[in-house]
Amino acid sequence: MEKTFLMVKPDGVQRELIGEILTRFEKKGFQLVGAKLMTISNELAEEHYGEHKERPFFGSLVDFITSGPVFAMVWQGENVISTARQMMGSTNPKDAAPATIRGDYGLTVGKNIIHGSDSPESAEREISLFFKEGELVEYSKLINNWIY
Ligand code: DAT
Ligand code: MG
Repeated sequence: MEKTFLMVKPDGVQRELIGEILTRFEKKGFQLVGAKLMTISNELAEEHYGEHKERPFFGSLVDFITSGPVFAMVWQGENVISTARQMMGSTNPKDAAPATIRGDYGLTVGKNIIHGSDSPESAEREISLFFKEGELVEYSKLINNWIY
């Protein structure tokens, strides 16, 4: 089953949106297979956002993502990578549709609440950056018979 890496950023944690965000993905039918509250080191932040190293906002992005605890998660389900991106909304909350997470809760691109992997390759890379194999939990849920 497809897996993706999602993370409530420091602004989302401070704004008490962890529960709200968990609920959205649970109600959609996705299954949580890993989660932890953690503080990201500078080294991990630079690795995670490596594709943006040359962008002018890279320094402030690393400062922001290391500024407080994040809630890192792995979710599983059919098409979870692209569906989670749709549920997050556009990168800049000013362009994000209502009923998306960024559309409902964000105002500025620098504080856009949530991260989500954008492809199968980045999902695999980001899951292994943030989670050891033993930290992911395989389990079956009877309710899946009513989702699939
Ligand atoms: P996404 O998080 O939607 O995958 P991204 O990978 O292009 O977006 O950028 C990573 C993060 O960097 C994004 O969530 C917020 C920040 N960011 C992107 N573009 C920015 C910009 N023009 N100015 C400031 N921060 C930006
Ligand atoms: Mg991205």
